[in-house]
Amino acid sequence: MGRGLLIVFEGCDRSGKTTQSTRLVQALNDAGVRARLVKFPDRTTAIGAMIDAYLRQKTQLSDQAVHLLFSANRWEAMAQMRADLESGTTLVVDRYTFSGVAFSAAKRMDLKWCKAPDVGLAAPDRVFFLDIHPDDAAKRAGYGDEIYEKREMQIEVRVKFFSLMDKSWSIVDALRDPDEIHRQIMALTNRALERHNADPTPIGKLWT
Ligand code: T5A
Ligand code: NA
Repeated sequence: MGRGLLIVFEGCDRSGKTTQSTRLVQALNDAGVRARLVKFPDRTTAIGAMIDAYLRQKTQLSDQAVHLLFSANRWEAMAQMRADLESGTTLVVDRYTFSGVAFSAAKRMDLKWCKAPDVGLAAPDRVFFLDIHPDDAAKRAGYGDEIYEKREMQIEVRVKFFSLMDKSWSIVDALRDPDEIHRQIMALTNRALERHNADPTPIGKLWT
């Protein structure tokens, strides 16, 4: 049995990442593909609790400190993620290093500094970027409660995401009906699985 794929969802706040990543895992499992959902930040760990308090504006942290906590929150999950991938489970990840870099860089932090703590994390096989203009995202439920859910910030984050893209990314129009988005993502995922099965590659490493 070959390794699983690392599939990442990225996008601005309220773009539909949790909705679509959850649906993808369900659809893969229904089709007999072993898959598990991973979410960052993982607010259930001790590090995640610190991040959660910061995002909900219950505590203050320096930009550098919170950036490193987001990275540490990925590193604390990495051993299990690698073990799952190696044993054939596909991981569907709701936000990853690209959110880490894009949000911090949008605060005018140095890009190279922002990438450094994530060097060596498992590299994704595919990234689905759910693209929505922040003005459209702001109309969706729950928007505006957390620290980064502000128009200027989200517009800058979107620009940073675009600067991080390479050929492993697909830009998905996130303003459409959720079923339509899901069908597109399912087709792209099936193609990635077929390609990997035909020509398996080892897990890559970020940001090298
Ligand atoms: N962050 C994160 C960093 O700064 N550094 C990091 O390293 C990381 C990992 C919290 C914040 O942390 C920052 C980025 C964020 O600002 P989070 O916990 O992922 O990150 O944030 P959440 O609030 O959980 O998620 P988002 O706000 O990003 O929303 P999603 O997951 O993109 O959207 P979703 O699926 O929850 O949908 C939002 C609403 O829209 C509806 C849904 O029903 C829901 O009500 N919806 C649609 N409506 C119409 N059409 C569609 N196609 C729709 N799809 C969903
Ligand atoms: Na989410």
